[in-house]
Amino acid sequence: MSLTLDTTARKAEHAQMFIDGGWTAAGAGGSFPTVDPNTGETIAQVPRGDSADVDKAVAAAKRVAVDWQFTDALGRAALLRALAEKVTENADELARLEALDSGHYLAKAQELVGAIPIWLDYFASIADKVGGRTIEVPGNKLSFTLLEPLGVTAHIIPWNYPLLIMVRSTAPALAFGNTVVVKPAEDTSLSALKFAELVKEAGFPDGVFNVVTGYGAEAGAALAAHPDVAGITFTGSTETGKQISKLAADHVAQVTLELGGKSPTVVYPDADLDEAVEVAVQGFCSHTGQVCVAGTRLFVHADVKDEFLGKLTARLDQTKVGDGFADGTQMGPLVSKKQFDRVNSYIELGKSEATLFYGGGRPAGTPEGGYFVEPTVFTDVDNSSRIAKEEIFGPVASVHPWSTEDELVAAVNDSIYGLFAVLLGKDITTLLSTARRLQVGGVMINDWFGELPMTPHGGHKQSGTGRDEGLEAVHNYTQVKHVAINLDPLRA
Ligand code: TXE
Repeated sequence: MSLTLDTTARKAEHAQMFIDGGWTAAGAGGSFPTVDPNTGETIAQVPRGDSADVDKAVAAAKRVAVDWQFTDALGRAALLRALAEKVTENADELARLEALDSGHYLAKAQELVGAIPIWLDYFASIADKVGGRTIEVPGNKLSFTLLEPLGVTAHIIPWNYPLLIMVRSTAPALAFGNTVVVKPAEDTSLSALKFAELVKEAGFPDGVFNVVTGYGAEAGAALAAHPDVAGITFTGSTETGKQISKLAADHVAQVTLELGGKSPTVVYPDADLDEAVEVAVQGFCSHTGQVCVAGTRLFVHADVKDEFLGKLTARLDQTKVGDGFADGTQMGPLVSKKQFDRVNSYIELGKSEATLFYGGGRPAGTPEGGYFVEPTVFTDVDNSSRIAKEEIFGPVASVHPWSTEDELVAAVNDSIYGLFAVLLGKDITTLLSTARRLQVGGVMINDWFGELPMTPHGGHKQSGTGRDEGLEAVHNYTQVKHVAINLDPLRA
């Protein structure tokens, strides 16, 4: 049975997994609660899928893999476009589910859901434009390559952007002829289940798209370890990414990883400081800091540091933190009690490692039981301290004054991570010089990160491998077959 949401009661019913075109409880009968992070109240029970459920989903995806591969690309594209229409028709309910389950404030959840059809349309539009090449070889021979799908692909999804991150990898996988098994994060399974309903309504054949809910160590690990899974896309922590790589190595599955970060926002002395503060705040407060590219290290030029900090304080004073369904909320809660405890323990650590400059507590007037924290800023931060090195994944930033480009580049690159950087200033030569020297997968100049389906996204170093979006995503979901023909026998 499909999922229903009661927005007033903030409850959902009949959360079941989607396997082989049908709705099912976990085979072993278990379930776990998913909660509203604004209140800590349970929204619904979610099936606790395990390796037996994963086996069923992968078997279904494998059974239909060849038929799906040979459904022509235009046919697959038409289904993705039909799905985009279904998402548009159901955008309000999807956004409310996403807001309730993940803690995005409602207006942001609506914006995110509103963008999903753009991802589906983009990958529908390139489904038939991906192909191999002809190769000049010696002799009377014709030599060419085919780009073929991998087969069954697994998609292990985090809880920070549940729907968007699921769509950004499943859309290209489906477009290029792969079948799909999704394992959503245990904290945020509901929008994936609603989406599965729309996949069925759009007319995708049974088995092409499956969702197994459950814990990472159970359903997630079983999926990554499954010998019939040919490709795994994972977004989440660097630690879990390493575990998934090891599981995948046992059956030589292709792996795409988008992992943690400790991204810099760099303020140059010629930057417009009002704009710089705006971008910096988006950088570490968007989705309460639970963003892979969050700009949590503020590298502010020493000449403008005091003025910047004054403006930053004034801007943070204006940030309205509260229930995501209340009017005017600009920052909602953290996703779970686990994240709440983790972020607060880093704030306590920060007080011993550095100077607490702003925030650090629970915002006044936020609902009891919700997982709210204030935007928090530390100064006098040593670049080797833990709060400067480790991904906190909350609205917590550290300020690092700098004077020369060499000093800046060395400090930014002194990290195991290399996901993203924001550079704010006016001198384009200086900005591009720094952009070339930073060890990161993406640089945004004079703007905050804007995720788009047509631009590649991913990290250097321990921030990941492979690229989730853009034409680069083709490599994640296809493999090369070389075909050669000796034309001599055909001559006579
Ligand atoms: O992540 P996990 P957690 C970072 C962030 C956060 C930290 C911990 O720093 O504070 O990770 O969050 C599944 N085999 N990011 O513990 O474990 C799990 O069920 C297979 C950054 O929630 O990485 C979920 O579906 N799967 C990030 C997904 O992995 C496993 C987004 C993510 O969980 C598994 C989220 C296993 N052994 C957290 N263990 C980003 N880059 O955006 C867990 N999972």
